[in-house]
Amino acid sequence: MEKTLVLIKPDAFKSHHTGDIIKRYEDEGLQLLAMRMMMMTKAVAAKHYEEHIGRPYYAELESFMTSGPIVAMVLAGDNAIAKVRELNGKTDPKEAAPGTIRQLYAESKGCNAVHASDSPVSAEREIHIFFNEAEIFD
Ligand code: FUP
Repeated sequence: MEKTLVLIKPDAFKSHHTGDIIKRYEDEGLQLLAMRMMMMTKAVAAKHYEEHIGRPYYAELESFMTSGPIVAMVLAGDNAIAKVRELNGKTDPKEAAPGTIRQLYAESKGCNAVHASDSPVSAEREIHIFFNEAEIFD
C-alpha cells in the first residue's frame, strides 16, 4: 500500500468542503491512516514548500497557507499518490478536469483547495513534516 500526504487548504476548509473532500477520497477506496486539524506556521510552510522558496509567488503562498486552519492527512491505497493527484485535478482550477476537487472547490492557482504529494520521495518527506510514526495508523 502506497502512502501520500494530503492537505485541505484554508480556502476549502473555510468554505466548508472538508467533509466533501474526504468523502471523495474514501469513496475511491483510499484509507485514512492519520488526520489532524492545525494552523500551518511559516516554519512548517518553509519546510513543506522548500522547493518554492524564492519563487515570485512564495510570499502569497506562505500568507495563504498560514491564513487559517488546514486539515493534514495521510491516505493509503494502491497507487495512492497518482490516484489522489488525479482526483485533485490540475494546479490551476481553470485547467482542472470536470468533477475534480480543484475544479469543484478551488478559486485560483494560488488558492486551490488541496495539496497532495507528487512522488514516493515527496510523500515520505512530507508525511514526516506533519506526523510521527505513532500517529499513523497502519
Ligand atoms: P501542485 O503539485 O499541483 O500542488 O502544484 P505545485 O507544486 O506546482 O505548486 C505548489 C503550490 O504553489 C500551488 F498549490 C500553488 C502555488 N503556486 C502558485 O501560487 N503559482 C504558481 O505559478 C505555481 C504554484
